Amino acid sequence: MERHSKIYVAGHRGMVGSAIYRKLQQEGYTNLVTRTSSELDLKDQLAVTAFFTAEKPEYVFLAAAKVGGIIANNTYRADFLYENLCIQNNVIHQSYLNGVKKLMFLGSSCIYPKLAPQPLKEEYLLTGLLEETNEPYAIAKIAGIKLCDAYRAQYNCNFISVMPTNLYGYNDNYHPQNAHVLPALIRKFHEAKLNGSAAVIVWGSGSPMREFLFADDLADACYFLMENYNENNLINIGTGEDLTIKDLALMIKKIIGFKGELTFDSSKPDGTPRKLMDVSKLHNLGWKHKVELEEGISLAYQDFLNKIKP
Ligand code: GFB
Repeated sequence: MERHSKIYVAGHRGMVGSAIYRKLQQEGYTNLVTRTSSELDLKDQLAVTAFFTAEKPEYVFLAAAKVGGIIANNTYRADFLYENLCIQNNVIHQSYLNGVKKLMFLGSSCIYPKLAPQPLKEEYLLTGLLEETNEPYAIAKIAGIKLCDAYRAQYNCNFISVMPTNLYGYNDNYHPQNAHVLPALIRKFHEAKLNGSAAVIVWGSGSPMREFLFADDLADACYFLMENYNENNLINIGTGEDLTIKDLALMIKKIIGFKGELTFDSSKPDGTPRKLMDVSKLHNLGWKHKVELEEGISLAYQDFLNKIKP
């Protein structure tokens, strides 16, 4: 990419898209194109066609998606499948028709089989049954990976697919029901501390393990891969380290300074027991994460506090 290249960041207001947008600005790119979801509904094929025909971006970061935690995925199953298929089909196909030089499709670690060996290697894709709670979202993301590879095979498009692990950071979603675990626990511990609650409810058993990557680290990896990765097949992005949900809760409890107890709500699903990414392919290319979990949680908590200040 040249500093004056026209770069479209789809989903620029979300946690991932805004981190990528910030990274491109920091690197001195001056011709960035964005549209809010009210300006451009990416589920609308005609609207996306008109946008690409008019704008003709040279590079595309496809960070727009319908996303959420385990309860959101399991509740809005049709929406997660239908809306993500619409978004990625429209953006990827119009990128092909309008001669986009390179597109990056962002997936998720939930695409791997529920009980795949750990850590998850890219070649484990489609080798087993998916985790039930997020199967619709995972199927949509797998379709996006295969669509990018199919356009490379048939039309020689340089469309790459990257698979981030669980993410957190600035501009996260803190909705009590629909958020991912890390932001949800930040909100719960913060409110419990303010209210003087005796305990914070943690969903599930606390024994599943998760890996967490700070969103600005992800954006740095996406920029690195947009400059250095030009192959079919997906590539994992993560830290290569994970911890139990219980230990995550205890870490957040300590950072926020909540003095009460944890209670575990076994009526809520645990989801995948573990989904640690094998990041050797990425490390071998020369990229490694910088922000460790404890520091990242403190940064995310400060962002949360800044956003809720009246
Ligand atoms: O982040 P999370 O919602 O999604 O939940 P996944 C991870 C684990 O945290 C589950 C536990 O075992 C939850 O039971 N958990 C504990 C909580 N307390 C809470 C809480 O207050 N809120 C939430 N949300 N979880 C998602 C996929 O799976 O991972 C998405 O559903 C996406 O599609 C995302 O792939 C990266 O990590 O289980």
